[in-house]
Amino acid sequence: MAQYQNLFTTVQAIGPVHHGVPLPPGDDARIGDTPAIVHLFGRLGNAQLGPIYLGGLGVASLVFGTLAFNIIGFNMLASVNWDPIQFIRQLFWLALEPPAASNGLSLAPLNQGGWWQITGLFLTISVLLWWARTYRRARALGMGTHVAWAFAAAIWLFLVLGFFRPVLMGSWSEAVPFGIFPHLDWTAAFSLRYGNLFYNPFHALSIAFLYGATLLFAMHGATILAVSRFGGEREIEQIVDRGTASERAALFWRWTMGFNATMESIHRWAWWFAVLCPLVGGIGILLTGTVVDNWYLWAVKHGVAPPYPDVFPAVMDPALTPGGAK
Ligand code: 07D
Ligand code: 07D
Repeated sequence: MAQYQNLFTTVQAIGPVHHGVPLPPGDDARIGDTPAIVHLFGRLGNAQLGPIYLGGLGVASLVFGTLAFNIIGFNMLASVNWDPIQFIRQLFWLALEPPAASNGLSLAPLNQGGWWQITGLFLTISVLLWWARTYRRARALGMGTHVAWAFAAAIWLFLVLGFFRPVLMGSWSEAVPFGIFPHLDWTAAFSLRYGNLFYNPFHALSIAFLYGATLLFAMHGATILAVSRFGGEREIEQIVDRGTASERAALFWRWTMGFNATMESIHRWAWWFAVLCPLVGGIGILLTGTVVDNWYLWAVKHGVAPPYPDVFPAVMDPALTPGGAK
């Protein structure tokens, strides 16, 4: 029998379009009063487009996000002498850099990091407003706020990288530049500067949660698809009965591994793995340069990494050598 094993939904079950539940008093109206049915959207997800809730938080977030995005873009354009061709050619390499180390935490002139500071402020406002939007919309629907708290975990890492750690280090120059490859260069340089991030146990934990979240997602997605012929995606109504897709899915894992998640617990595992990835990652970054200067030497000290044999000169933190980066 032909099975569907691709990204696309081949059968689109479409009922009457629906606005969803009424909104609480004081909320804005939703936009797109007559929802549209778009076949191509239905291939990937739900075919119904709209209505969308914009609201004050949504509008404000988009305004600040657009401002940040445009300030980055115009600074990049200025850096190639306003030449649109070079802008496109070099786009992935262009950057809006934070102020120099000598500037410390003070306000910098616009062309020496000031634009970066304004952008950072606007982007942070935008991200925080969007967080409030996810919280408020969930509440308006009578839902839990799990999405908002998962998003907050990512925002924690974002703020550690661009705000908390630079403040603790006493300089905005510690923060990440805006730019596609420049932010990768920053990541590589950060690892090297602090003695190889692989020896940072929080980086290792973060990786384990990253890989773990991917594995869980693959297992869960695969399991549900594998029992969709028995209606497995209609999870809740499946749980209580024998012989259902749900029971088969559970049996599959009990047969192969002796243990199985439940329809509820699999989502808790997924949530925690995903949330812990940036959460522990942020701890690891916050410790770097503030508490630990060189993760390799830290690892040697704590017996995690072997020291070099005595035949070599003693290893010291290169950052502490004369002429080393301060
Ligand atoms: C698929 C959801 C959709 C989101 C997308 C990203 C922008 C930026 C703006 C040029 C999974 C939208 C991108 C809005 C464009 C300007 C001004 C999420 C999905 C499609 N990174 N990073 C990328 C960000 C950090 C690292 C890609 C943001 C840290 C490495 C994209 C942040 C470090 C690699 C991107 C951030 C780091 C990337 C794809 C903020 C350590 C890659 C992202 C705000 C964590 C990969 C060229 C993706 C790549 C990549 C965005 C922070 C490392 C441009 C917004 C400082 C090693 N990062 N990143 O799909 O291809 O995420 O880079 O903190 O290899 Mg990064
Ligand atoms: C960035 C959270 C912020 C994002 C937000 C989203 C918008 C726009 C727009 C949708 C991702 C804002 C969104 C503004 C939206 C649209 C259109 C989450 C972010 C709020 N590492 N490494 C990690 C691996 C090395 C380094 C984490 C692997 C080297 C640094 C992850 C390897 C060096 C940092 C991870 C590897 C190095 C990290 C990120 C392998 C470089 C971090 C987790 C196999 C030479 C970050 C503790 C995450 C961290 C981080 C993986 C290698 C450097 C697990 C697999 C040794 C500096 N690395 N890494 O969720 O937390 O990011 O470290 O080699 O800062 Mg690493």
